[in-house]
This record gives sequence, structure tokens and C-alpha cells, in this order.
Amino acid sequence: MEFALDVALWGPKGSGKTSLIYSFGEAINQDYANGYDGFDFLIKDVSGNLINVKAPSEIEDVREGTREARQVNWQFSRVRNQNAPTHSEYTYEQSCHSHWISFIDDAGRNLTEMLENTGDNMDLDRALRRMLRAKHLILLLDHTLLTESNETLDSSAGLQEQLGAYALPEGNGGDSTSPNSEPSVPLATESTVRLTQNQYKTQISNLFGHLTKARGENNEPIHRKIAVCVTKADWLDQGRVEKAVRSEDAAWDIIHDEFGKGMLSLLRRQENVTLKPYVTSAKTESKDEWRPLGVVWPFFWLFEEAEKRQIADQSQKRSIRSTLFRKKIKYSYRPFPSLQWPDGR
Ligand SMILES: Nc1nc2c(ncn2[C@@H]2O[C@H](COP(=O)(O)OP(=O)(O)OP(=O)(O)O)[C@@H](O)[C@H]2O)c(=O)[nH]1
Ligand SMILES: [Mg+2]
Repeated sequence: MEFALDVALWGPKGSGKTSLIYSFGEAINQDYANGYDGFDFLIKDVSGNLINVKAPSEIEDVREGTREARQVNWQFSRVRNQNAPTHSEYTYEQSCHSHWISFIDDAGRNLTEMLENTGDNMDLDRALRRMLRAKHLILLLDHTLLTESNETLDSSAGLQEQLGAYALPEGNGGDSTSPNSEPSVPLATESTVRLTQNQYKTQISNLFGHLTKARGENNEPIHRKIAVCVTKADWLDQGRVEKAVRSEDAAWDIIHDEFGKGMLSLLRRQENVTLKPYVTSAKTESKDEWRPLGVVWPFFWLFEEAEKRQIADQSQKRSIRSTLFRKKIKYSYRPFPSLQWPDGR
């Protein structure tokens, strides 16, 4: 089955992709269970079953790491519910959409190598190429995967480039520390790899290189919306995190402080891209339960952008040139919930 992909989630192995989506599901269940503004929010798996958000330890994908991480995983929909006012048919017609969300990881190898060596794995090949065409992306920056152990190597110009995004030799990571000298963070699976700031940056740089090369259906450049999420924020200072959930500048500051100046300038110099930084946490280490912080905002932003784009494309296709009609579409579209002080979920 070929899915039109709306949102691709990219992050190195173990960066928290599966947790982010489950925690998003949990936040939706907790905060929007009774509908919102005349809509129900539904998240289904590929078989069309509603996601049952269990505790993290009960989810095999989180416990063991996702084995088939490179395929379409979830579908999110906004559907009209019985609380929608009967007179606003048109509004709900404009605002009910579904989005396929896919997770792609890069288990320490660089994307170039993955694209060249998909071998017989047609699904992977298709999934990767579909991701490169996706107009909406979530990039995961996981500071707990960072290691400083290669710092001396990092400063030797050239060598790092030759190494590309190759992972450090796999190990138990036990002697690595996070940048804040936090206690070392347990690794998700044996194949999870740690990266230096420079290696992480090189992976993102590779990704952007491929994204820039990928073209749309008619060979046009693709303008992308990318949510850059600093994940596992429960390991960061909570005061800073709360600020960063609400302030773009504070979120950029965290990216700068955790991932370095190089990462920040790499992200900010991308052309043909609208980037928004987010700080998210799916759970905490201590309890076996989801503790969503900031997780809904990157998704809502991208869904809304995808829907507006779809509406604009449709009206163009139907050559609806009347300004009046366009205005009608614009003003009848219902936005997603927006961040409300003081609860930053
Ligand atoms: N403390 C904390 N741990 C997290 C968070 N998100 C994920 N984890 C843990 O990080 C590990 C990896 O999370 P996953 O969600 O499996 O990451 P993934 O990117 O889907 O991993 P793969 O599918 O193996 O590529 C697991 O042990 C999670 O419990 C978070 O927000 N806070
Ligand atoms: Mg996973």
C-alpha cells in the first residue's frame, strides 16, 4: 500500500520517536478526550485500529527498540463530532483531514549510505525516498545520545568529515555522560549509538543535503516545514524547559547550549525551510508512565500547515481565483488548539 506521507519523524536510533508519538497519543487522550471545538482527534495504526496507549514498559517497540522503524506507522485524523454546530458544515468540511506519520531512523549510519545500500529492502528504499519528499518533518535532537568522548577528534578539521556520520563503536555507553554531567543515561537497546555534537550535526547536515536534492512531483523545489524537537527534556533543567516550551528563543538557546553553535547555525542557515524549535518530553525515567510535556505543539503546527497547504492546492487546482472565495476558505478553516498559559502540555 502506498501512503501519501504528511509528517516524517527523523531521529537517530533510540532518540525517542516511538515514545514521542505514544506520548502524543496519551496527551490527546488526556486533554482532548471529550473532543475539542466540535472535533474528535483520532490516532490509528496502519490496520485502522485506534491506538491503545499503554504504559511505556508494556510497549514492545519502546522496550526493545522499533525493529521496522522505516515505514508508515500512524494516522492522525480530526473528525467532526456531535458537538459541532449544525450550521457550519463548510467549516468542518475544510478542517477535517487525516495525516500519515512515519518514523525513520538512522541507526548511526549516514543517510547517503542508507540510500545507497537498501539492498533488497524495497520497503526501506521506498520509505526513505518518501521521507525525502515529505513536506513536513519532525527532527529529533536527543541530548542524552551525546557523548564527549570524541572531542579531540572533532577539533581535527577534515577527519570528521571523512568519518561522516558513522557511529561510535557500539558499547554499553556506561562511561559516557550527558553534556551537563548528569548521571549517565541508560541506552534503549544494544544497537543504540552515542554521537558527538559533531557527528550529530553531520547526520543532520546529510539529511538536509538529501532534502535539498529531493524534488516535488513536477521537479519543483519543496518548501518544507520542520519542527526541530529537543527530546527527553526531563533530563534538562526544568525551569529552562518550561520557558522553552513557550518561547522560541528559549528553545533555540537550549539547542545552542546542548548541541553547540555549529548545530544551531546549520539549522538556521537552511533555505526553503520554515523551522520551529520545540522542547518535548515523553516520560520521565522514574515512573513507568507517560508524562507528555510540549509534545502536542510540533504535531499540531505541522498538521495545520499540511491542511492549509492542501486547501490552497485544491483551490488552485480547481482554479478558484475569486478572492472572495479564497477568503471564505481562509476564514472558515478551524485552527488547531494553541498553547495556553499556564499548562504547557
Ligand atoms: N527519560 C526519558 N526517556 C525517554 C523519553 N523518550 C524516550 N525515552 C527512552 O528512550 C529510549 C528510546 O525511546 P524510543 O521511543 O524507543 O526511541 P526510538 O527513536 O523509537 O528508538 P528506535 O525505534 O530504536 O529507533 C527508551 O528507553 C525510552 O524509554 C523521554 O522523554 N524521557
Ligand atoms: Mg522506535
